[in-house]
Amino acid sequence: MPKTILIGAPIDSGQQRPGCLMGPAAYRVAGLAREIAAEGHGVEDWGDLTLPPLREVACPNPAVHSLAETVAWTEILMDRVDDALSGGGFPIVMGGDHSLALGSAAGAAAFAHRQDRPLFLLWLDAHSDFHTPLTTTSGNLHGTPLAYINGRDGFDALPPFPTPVPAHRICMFGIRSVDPAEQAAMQERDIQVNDMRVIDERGLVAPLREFLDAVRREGGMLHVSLDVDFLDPSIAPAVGTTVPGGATFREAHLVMELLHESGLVTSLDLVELNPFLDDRGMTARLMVDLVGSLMGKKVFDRPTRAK
Ligand code: 5AB
Ligand code: MN
Ligand code: MN
Ligand code: MN
Repeated sequence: MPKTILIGAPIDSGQQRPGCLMGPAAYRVAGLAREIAAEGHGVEDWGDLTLPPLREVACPNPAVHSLAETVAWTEILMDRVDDALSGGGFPIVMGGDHSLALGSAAGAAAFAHRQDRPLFLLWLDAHSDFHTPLTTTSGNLHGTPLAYINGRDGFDALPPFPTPVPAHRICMFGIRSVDPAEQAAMQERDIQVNDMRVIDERGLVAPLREFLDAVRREGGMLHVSLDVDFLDPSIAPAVGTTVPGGATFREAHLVMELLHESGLVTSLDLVELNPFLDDRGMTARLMVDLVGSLMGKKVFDRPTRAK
């Protein structure tokens, strides 16, 4: 496993409830670096990014707010994630709201493009985040990154996404809140949505293994974006957009354990943690524990069997 690079992204401009910018600090307090080191991996903390100077940008949708900030964050994150990968590292972006994935995924895509490898996206979220700045009614750009990644129109203010990720290389889990405009766009593109109904019926393991097999077959890179609201609010209350019926403690750990076994993950976002809403740090701790599972932590180290 390459050295982990922690990148703090104290961003809360993608939505309207203050608090997400405390996310990176909460992950440090909850011991993210220690957890990774305990699994025998090198880890380097690059500290928190600061907002670069803003440019004037325009958007025809009057609902959209904080576009100039979002553009500036996207550009710097794209650069830093690309730098971390180019140096042979495994970047973990500590958010910050989900608008940061506009930049982190673009950085991963820029690197994948130069390596001539396809990029795959695993989206763990209650929401599909498939709005464009033209279709969002809330105006909150944390609801848009997957549309940008997929190459939808409407992102003129942002740098063009380097090699947009086609629908068959995108996999969503945990989905249980989709707006009508997102639904229509996803149906048109035939994106595979593993909503909570699919998890109830099939479980996570089969659909996740199918996706990971495709990543392996195509020699792909895999960017994972973990939104706190993927988890059920009863175990992860520190998020502005709680939706009941989310992933359980074991379902979430199982995803991370399977990802570890696959050895395919090349970059990770931890997004939407709002420490101001947390209950004695339980959500920050759970997110850190999940990263532990991704890095190889297990209760019982059974001999690995052929997959
Ligand atoms: B999150 C909603 N679709 O556009 C919108 O938390 C919610 O990054 C977006 O997944 C949620 O405002 C964005 C209603
Ligand atoms: Mn650079
Ligand atoms: Mn999200
Ligand atoms: Mn969400």
